[in-house]
Amino acid sequence: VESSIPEPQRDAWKKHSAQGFKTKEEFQDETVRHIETSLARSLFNCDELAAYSGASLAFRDRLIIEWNKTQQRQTFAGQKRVYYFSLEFLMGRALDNAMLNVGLKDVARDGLSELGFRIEDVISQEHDAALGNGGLGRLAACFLDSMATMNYPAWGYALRYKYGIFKQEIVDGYQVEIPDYWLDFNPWEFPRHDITVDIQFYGSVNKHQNEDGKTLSVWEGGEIVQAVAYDAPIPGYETSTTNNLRLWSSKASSGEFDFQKFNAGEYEGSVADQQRAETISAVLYPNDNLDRGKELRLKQQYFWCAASLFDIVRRFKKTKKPWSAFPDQVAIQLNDTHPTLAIVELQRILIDLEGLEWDDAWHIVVNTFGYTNHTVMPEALEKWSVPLLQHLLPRHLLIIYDINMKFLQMVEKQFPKDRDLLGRVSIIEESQPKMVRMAFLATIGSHKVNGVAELHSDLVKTTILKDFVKIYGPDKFTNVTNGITPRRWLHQANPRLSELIASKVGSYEFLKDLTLLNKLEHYVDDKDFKKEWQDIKYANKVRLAQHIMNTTGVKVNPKALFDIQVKRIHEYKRQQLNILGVIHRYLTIKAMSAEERKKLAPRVSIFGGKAAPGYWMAKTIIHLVCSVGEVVNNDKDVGDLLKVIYIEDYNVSKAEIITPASDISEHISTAGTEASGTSNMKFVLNGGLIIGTCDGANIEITREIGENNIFLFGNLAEDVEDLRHAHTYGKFQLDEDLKKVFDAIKGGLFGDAGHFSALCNSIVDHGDYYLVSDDFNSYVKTHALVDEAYKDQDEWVSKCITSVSRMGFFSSDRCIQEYADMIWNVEPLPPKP
Ligand code: CR1
Repeated sequence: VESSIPEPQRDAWKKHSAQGFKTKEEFQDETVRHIETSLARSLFNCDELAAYSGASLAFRDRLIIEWNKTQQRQTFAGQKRVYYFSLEFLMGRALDNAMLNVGLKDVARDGLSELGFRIEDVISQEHDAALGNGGLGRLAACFLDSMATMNYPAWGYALRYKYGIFKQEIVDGYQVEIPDYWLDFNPWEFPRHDITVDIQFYGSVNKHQNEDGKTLSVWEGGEIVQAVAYDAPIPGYETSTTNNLRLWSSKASSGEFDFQKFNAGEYEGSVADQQRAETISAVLYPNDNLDRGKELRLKQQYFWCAASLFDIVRRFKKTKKPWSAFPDQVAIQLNDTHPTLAIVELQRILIDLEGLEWDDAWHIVVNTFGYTNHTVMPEALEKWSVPLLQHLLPRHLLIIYDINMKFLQMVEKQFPKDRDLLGRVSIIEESQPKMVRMAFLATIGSHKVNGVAELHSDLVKTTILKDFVKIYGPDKFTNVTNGITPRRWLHQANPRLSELIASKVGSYEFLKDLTLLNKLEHYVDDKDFKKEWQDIKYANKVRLAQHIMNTTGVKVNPKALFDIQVKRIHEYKRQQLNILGVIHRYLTIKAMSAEERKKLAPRVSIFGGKAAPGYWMAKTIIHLVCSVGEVVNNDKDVGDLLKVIYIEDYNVSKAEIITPASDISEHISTAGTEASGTSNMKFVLNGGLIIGTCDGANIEITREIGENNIFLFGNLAEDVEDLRHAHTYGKFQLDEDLKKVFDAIKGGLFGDAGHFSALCNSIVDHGDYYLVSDDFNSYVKTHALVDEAYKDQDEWVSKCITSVSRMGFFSSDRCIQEYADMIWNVEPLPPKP
């Protein structure tokens, strides 16, 4: 590796090398210096935001020093790196995480306190980095934390959206979307104006002969947009390894700015070009589990994949290794099908630009990529229209056709004359217009395909990719059950519980080996321990109650049972089942005698989550929850027995307050629809029980913690098809209790019934696709069991402790270990002691 500083001067350089703070005094030096110089503030005008900024810059300096060392070490070692391609990284806040991971939170707390600031107030100044929709984006963020903590040489690649997921406000019971401009001041990113890539769009493909007389396809014309790199350091926990998340921002290529237009007075026109280029990385598409097929989205995908691959290929070429060594140096994981064009782009680079033969190139491509599927729901499976691809990426479409032809020839050889099979597995769907099926392309172009929980991986193999299992054999398909990072989701979100656990299991080592939680099981009957456990839960509930009071004005009793469902609003996740159950509870309470009411455990039903702006039914569900809350919360007759809360703008930092405060949380998707779910893991890890269907990771959670510790209900995935059939052919009787609930809504108990008619009809008249009516009875009965169980607090706490002690499996460290061993074939590179 070359160095730009000549040998004789290196000693001088090293003498002045940045060190980063270690002690409280040094931290204060750095923080105050940044406030006074980087921010041009002083003793007289330093508010909490300035304190946050100064402290963040001090920590960023420290991270960058380690980041530099890590990158150098990884380059020297020359071993294989992992590149995690994801259109979404839902990072949340960085400062608290950085403090904890480098082990200097106490230093910072004392240091800030002496300077006149409370660390909590400083931390809460930070704007969430919200470059994601839901589980898929948060999983990517957990994986970055685990890869750094486990010392894997790994980079994330994504887009630097100017606007992340919108901010949600609830106005008069309706969702309103506010743009999330998060880049005002972001101390965590490093612009790399020297790292740019020109990305081509449109144009045409022409044949040219090279010097050896070989005919090459050349992609010419069209327009060029420039990708500029922005880096964010990713610190591991208790290791100096600091990895990189590289985000690409789009701007007009310098050669593109039309000076002629400009000089001719068409200032607006030349600026418009500029803006059009910047549009590519302007905004995150706010859909979770839904494909909308918009041209700009396809542009985003190609722009990000092409820039990232250029970067990786450039890095590989510096090693001077032969192309055949590429898959020994590079593993690329595709987070769902959004980056599938990377497969085509690498093939294009190898055959068109580097002159490799098709088969040699394709061998390299397939061995480089792995594909993770995150959903089997038809509306979320990506398809791109052939005419659109033809227009935007003409060369790539031709390559896709060639990939398809060679694949189909192979299939035809293996299963001669099975024409139906060829039609079923073709990458091109013969529709009007023709469509490219991205999940098929990703499967064909990768050496491993995995689902994200056992049931889901089985469904992948028996439904959407069934034919591919027949063609490739079962070994290409595998499962890696999702996980979460215990650093953020226990240590950071629930410091007191983390501390209590550490005091019992002997150290904080469990944060790096979560299976050590099993030592807690010895304390299931320890009275003092249980008391402390309960106190912590109560304190967390008080904190959430305070947040609810501050944001909604509703007073909730922290002694009540907190029942929480926070996640994206989606019919398949069935928040409608939850609110219908709440209405049933309300009607039941209203009909109870005073005596009966005394026996009932008071409840707070808490909802939170965003609806995609164009998803009308999801917005109706939000409106129904808010309308029910309006009536119930103001019904003096009901009082504390029931409260219904909508927490607005659910995001990562809110989740850190909400998750530790649950008694029970809801994971109630129609069986077979939720690929994994990850908040289920977060809630159990924080000592809350869950009510759920036999879906996604709920099934494995049950297996780990024991079925006595979870409230399962509802129909099984294998019965869903028959039940839907019964609805379609009218062989269905609506449950009596559910009918009463609908009657109450239709009677106007929660305001204008017209607002809710489509929602009610989707269940009563239109086939009930998500089987709300089929599961309603079992859901209500299971909630009655929850009420009963909660009365025996001693037993309840035992269940919680037992559950936590058995959650070791759900660490994202375990996931990364599995990916590394089964899919990437990479080794960690720990820092020298
Ligand atoms: C799934 O719906 C899963 C996450 C992460 C989501 C959810 O159940 O936990 O992925 N899928 O694996 C998704 O966003 C596009 O698909």
